[in-house]
Amino acid sequence: MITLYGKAASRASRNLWVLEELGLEYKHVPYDHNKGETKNPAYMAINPAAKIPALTDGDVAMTESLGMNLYLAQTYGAGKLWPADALGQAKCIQWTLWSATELEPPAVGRLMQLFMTPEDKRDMNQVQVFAERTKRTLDTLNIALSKSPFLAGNAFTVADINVAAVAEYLVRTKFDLSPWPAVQKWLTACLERPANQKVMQMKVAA
Ligand SMILES: N[C@@H](CCC(=O)N[C@@H](CS)C(=O)NCC(=O)O)C(=O)O
Repeated sequence: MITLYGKAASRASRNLWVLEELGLEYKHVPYDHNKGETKNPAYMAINPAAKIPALTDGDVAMTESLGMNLYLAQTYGAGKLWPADALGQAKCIQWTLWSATELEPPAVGRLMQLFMTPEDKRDMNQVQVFAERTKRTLDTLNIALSKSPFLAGNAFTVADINVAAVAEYLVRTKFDLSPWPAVQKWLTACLERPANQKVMQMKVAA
């Protein structure tokens, strides 16, 4: 049995999206790091960093939300979220790394400043720096999506989830995506998928 740790309104939403997309059976333990729920020894044996999300699957323990999605797609998503060919698989890894290293730092940095920093402590110069970095990543993404309907080729895969789940921060913070039409079209279609819509409901309900 797969167990996913982490409340829906956290990076665990990325994993819920994959679990729902694949129709897998799983147990959800909605730990909240802000309530100290990740500091218990049993959980820290799974994730010594005491962060969410984490996942167990029998003897397997995984951390890092985007890596967890690669595990789920590779293990349970053959022909669905995990491509059959080596190039498609490499593309899934490429875009996952890109998401973690290029897109997430400025997108999360901006979100933290705008949504989690009190107005009197907010650094609008930082917000601008993050916005400029984000624009460069969107240029890259727009070029890729102008050549191919999905990031790993002609089919929706875990690559799309691992990038779209991070790009969703831009939607949430009302970043104007209209200068990147291919990104806007692709992102809207990804976020509208029933599996993601279900996760959005879980976030609201939590
Ligand atoms: N790179 C990690 C980041 C995990 C992370 O920072 N999670 C946040 C919640 S979304 C957390 O647990 N923060 C608590 C802390 O930083 O101590 C991942 O993608 O899983």
